[in-house]
Formats: sequence, structure tokens, C-alpha cells
Amino acid sequence: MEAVTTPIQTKAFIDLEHRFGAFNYHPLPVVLERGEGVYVWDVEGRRYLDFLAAYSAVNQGHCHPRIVQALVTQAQKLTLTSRAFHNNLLGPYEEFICTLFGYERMLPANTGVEACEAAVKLARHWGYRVKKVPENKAAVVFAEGNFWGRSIAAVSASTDPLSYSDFGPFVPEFYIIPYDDLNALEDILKKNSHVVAFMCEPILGEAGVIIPEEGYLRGVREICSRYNVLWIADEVQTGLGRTGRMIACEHEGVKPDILCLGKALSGGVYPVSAVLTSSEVMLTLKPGEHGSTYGGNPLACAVAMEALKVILDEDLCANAAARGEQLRRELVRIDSRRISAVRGKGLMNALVIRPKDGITAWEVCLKMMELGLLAKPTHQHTIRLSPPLCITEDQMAEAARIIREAILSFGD
Ligand code: IF1
Repeated sequence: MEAVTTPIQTKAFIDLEHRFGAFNYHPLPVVLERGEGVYVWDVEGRRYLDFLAAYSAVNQGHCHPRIVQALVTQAQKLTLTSRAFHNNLLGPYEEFICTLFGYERMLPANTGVEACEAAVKLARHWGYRVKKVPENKAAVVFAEGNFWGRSIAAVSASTDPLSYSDFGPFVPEFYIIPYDDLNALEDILKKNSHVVAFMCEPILGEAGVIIPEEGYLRGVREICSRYNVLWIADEVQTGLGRTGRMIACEHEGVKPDILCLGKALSGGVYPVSAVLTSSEVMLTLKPGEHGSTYGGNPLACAVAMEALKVILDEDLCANAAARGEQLRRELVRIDSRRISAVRGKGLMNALVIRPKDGITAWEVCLKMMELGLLAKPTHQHTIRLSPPLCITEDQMAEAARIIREAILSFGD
């Protein structure tokens, strides 16, 4: 079907990827060449509302002029020094981000998985050097359905066979408990005094936008404190305005011991991630014990500071909250038995399709694409709806019309 309806140019680019690329993704058959705000354009000149926003990396909108300007200006001056020397932007950036999020120290990295893995390394270090866990016994607990990337450590924590199958052997002393289950957390901490950290997402992303019961994060905070275990919040996807707050933990007024940020920390122009924590934890790291060639480079620092300032100056948190309400209000109004659930917080939303007559979330996404909106299924039946946070009321109304038309096009 794709071969018949896909235009020539688009097909040529897709064929090239098929010929020379790896098959680790199954993208929608659209080839993008330009982006601005909530819109992207394909090589045929067609415009789409981007309801994936690069998995929440483009919270500030595509090619935000201020972030691009910061990138260009810094790129013409100094891009990379390595950490063998100081640079004049790392200190100011560290001060800015620590003050903004209320942490004592920040460790710079590049991708989300690096930030999360550094958090686990920090927790183990703290475990041996502060908590006094016996050598090589440090354990880390994760929640079922977690997703924090593709490294060996990340897939060692994964409960999704697609992510971990045939990638073993895995990292030892990783334990999984059910998500949104405080009793399970307390049980394992009670039984195993070598646990150094519990890592979780405040809302499960990859698992399909699963929102825990109100009070879960407060409970996690309380239990981790009581058992002298570090709570690591993976806010790589939920952070930076996505759920209507600067970080999702703010919804429950709690502060994790270690906070991982990534994705929108650069507004989608460059990989930038960060680990924020206390002096007690961070200062267990001594020279040579951790690092990265690109982490903390001046280009990344300039981009990240501007990307954060855009979120603040444009009040994107408030807009995410308001537009998210609007979207869910419109979605629940669609009168179709094809929809089995609508859920979300801010602009992190999921639309769950009831499969019928072979119509899956994938077919709905293809239809939406035809009508000018790009979104991607996660698992078989869930469509993630997470546009850039700068989306206007009118643009959201237009999006809702497209989603509605796509769903209704399959009949009842
Ligand atoms: C893929 C999903 C999103 C993340 C959280 C860490 C990372 C991610 C909570 C790692 C990455 C990605 C990566 C991308 C698909 C994707 C994703 F579909 F899996 F769930 F965002 F929605 N923590 N998420 O969500 O960050 O190293 O990639 O910078 O791997 O296919 P990274």
C-alpha cells in the first residue's frame, strides 16, 4: 500500500535508508525537511502538525529562533574544549541550572541514557562511600515498564522483551518492582539493606503514558528517605514543562535526590543532558572516575541555558497545562467506540485505540498523517500525543479536528 501511495521523492529517500541503514525503527512513511514551531514540512512541501515533538525533545518548538541563534553564535566562537581545560560557559550554566531546580550540583552529559546511567553510577558510589554497602553488593531498584534508553545498563533494567532480548548478559543487582506500588517498594527496601537507589519516571513514557495514583511520588520520597535510599527521578521525558510544570515531581511538591534531565534541555538542536543532585552525592566522584568528551562543552552550555530561558520566558508550563486540558476535553467528546481511553497530564497524552476489524493505532496514525498531523503509536494500541509546548489554542483546535476525522473515518 505504501508503494502505491508514497510520492516519488519521499520514496527515494526511504529507499536509500532501506538500502544503507539499520532497521531498528519503523517510521511513518514521511520524509521531513523543515520545521518551525509546531509545524514540520515534508520533501513534497506538505505541512504537518508535529504531535510527537521528537519524543518531547522539541518542547520549545522546532528551530526556535533564540535557541538556534545561541547555537550559531557559540558555534562561531568555541564549540569544544574537553574537560581537560575549563571553559567560560560551564560555570555560569551550572549555577543557572542548579539555582533553577534547587540543587547543589550538576553533572553534564549528552543523551538521556548517559544521564540516567551516571545517576546509577553516582548512587552506587554513594552507596559504597557514604552508606557503606559492602563491596560489589550495591543494588538498584526500578519500576516495571521503565524506559531509560538503549545501553546495556538500561536494557538490563528493562521489562520489555523487545528492548532486552538477546542483548544479555545483563547488569547484576538490578531489581524490578511494580510501578505505582508503594508496598512493593517498602517490601524490597526492608528485605535488602544493600539497595542504594530507586529509579523511576514520574509518569511512565514508553510504557504508554501511565500516570500513578496521586500521592505515589510523595510516598516514594518518604519511603526512600526512611530507608536511606536515593530516589532517582528520570525526568528526561516528563521534565521541562511537558506535564505543565518545570518537572513532573512538582505536581506532588517533592524533590528527588537525583534528577535526570535531557531531551528538551536543548530544545532539540543538540544532545544535552544533566544530572542534578546534592554535594553529598556528587562529591563522591573524584577526578578520573567519570567523564565524557562532549559533556559540558560550551556549545551545549549556551544552547541549554537559552533552551531553559525560553521555557521560562514563554511560560510554556502554563501553556502546556492549558492546551493539555483543551486536547483531552476535545478527545473525550469524540463519539466513537474506537477510543478506549484518553489520559495525560499537560501535553504528555495518550489516546488508546480499541482494535477492531484490524484497525490498529498504526492505521489511525497513517490516516492522521494523510490529514496533516504526525503522531506515533507506542505498543500496539496507544497513540502518544505530545506536541511542542508552544502550540496555540487554534492550532490545538485544528489538531483535535484532524484526530476526530481520522478516528471517525474508520466507521464505528
Ligand atoms: C528510542 C519512547 C520516548 C526516556 C526516558 C531516558 C531516555 C528516554 C524517560 C533516554 C528516551 C526515547 C528514545 C527513543 C524513543 C523514546 C521514547 F518511545 F521510548 F518512550 F521519548 F517517548 N529516559 N526516550 O523516554 O534518552 O538516550 O534517547 O536521549 O530510544 O527509540 P536518550
